[in-house]
Amino acid sequence: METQDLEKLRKEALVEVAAASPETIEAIRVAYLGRKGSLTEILKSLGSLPPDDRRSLGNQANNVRRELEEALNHRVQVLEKESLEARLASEAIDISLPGRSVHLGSRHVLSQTIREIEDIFTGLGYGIVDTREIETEYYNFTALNTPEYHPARTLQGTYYVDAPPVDEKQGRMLLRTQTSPAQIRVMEQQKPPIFVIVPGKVYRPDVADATHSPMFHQVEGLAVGEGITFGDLKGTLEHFCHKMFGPERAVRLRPHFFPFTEPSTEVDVQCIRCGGSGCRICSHTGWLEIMGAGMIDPNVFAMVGYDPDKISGFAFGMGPDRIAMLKYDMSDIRMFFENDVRFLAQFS
Ligand code: 2U9
Repeated sequence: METQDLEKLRKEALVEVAAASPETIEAIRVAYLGRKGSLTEILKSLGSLPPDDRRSLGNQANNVRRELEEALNHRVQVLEKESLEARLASEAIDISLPGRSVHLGSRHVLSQTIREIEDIFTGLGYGIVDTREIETEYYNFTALNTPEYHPARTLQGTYYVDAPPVDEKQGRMLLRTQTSPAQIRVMEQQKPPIFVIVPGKVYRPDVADATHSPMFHQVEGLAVGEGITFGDLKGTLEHFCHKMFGPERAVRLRPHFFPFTEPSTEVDVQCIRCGGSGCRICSHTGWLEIMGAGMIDPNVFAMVGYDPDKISGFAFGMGPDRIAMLKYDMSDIRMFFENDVRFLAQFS
């Protein structure tokens, strides 16, 4: 072992360290300074040299080791710095870019419409009733003064459910065609005064087209007590129409017929689009038919055990699907139920 050999090793090692990558640096350290590394072997072999050579070569070898260790440490620091800088550059965030908008869900437009209706009636002190959609022929028809051979009871008017009847008096099981059976149940369970609305799904065997759907929605209401008059009906429904469609809209009542009310009426509101001058929406009549209503038929009171001579009341019904279609100028009821987000998102 000569001084020149150590110097050669030193130079080679420093060149290797200076060029080391994160993958090779540990191998380079082991190759020189590991237990069997070339410098370590030299240091181990010093013992067999004459004392003078041992001292001078020993000093030189130790200096080389120190220098190599420092060079390795320095190279490690440089590599760490380079890798950190590379990461920072690749993960840099451009804070001047516009943020991504967060898409929040929203209520379905029909739920929004039903809630608007509910808010108006709860503001008048009405309660909200939500009950079963599978009903019996008794509650859906008989208790509502609908004759046994009424066309609504046929297979063309009602979906019957293949389930055993509750008892003989109740007749066949069916999907409710109106929400009124809920009001019969409320009257059976509570004494007057009763002020409730019943929003919900109803079913009729219609083929789906632009204006029909085998499932649609109703909001029906009931006001029952002593001394309730047709004037109360008119005032309540006018108040509702003004809240829902605007105080400037005129409201008119036309005579009509329903099995469960007598007298009965249909309620028109001045067209919410043209204000009454006539347009496509109101078929150039200036009026929109919004709801039906009437004074509850004494036969219905008798069915629930109320005395028709003491108790009176009014009922009304409306279709929130139709109301939303008029409000948003929609021509096809099926849009509500197809769940196309491009349609639904317009109402968020
Ligand atoms: C009871 C007694 C009477 C509810 C009423 C209407 C008039 C009515 C329709 C309008 C369009 C429903 O959505 S629609 O198809 N409804 O015109 N509904 S009176 O009468 C009742 C309800 C319950 C015990």
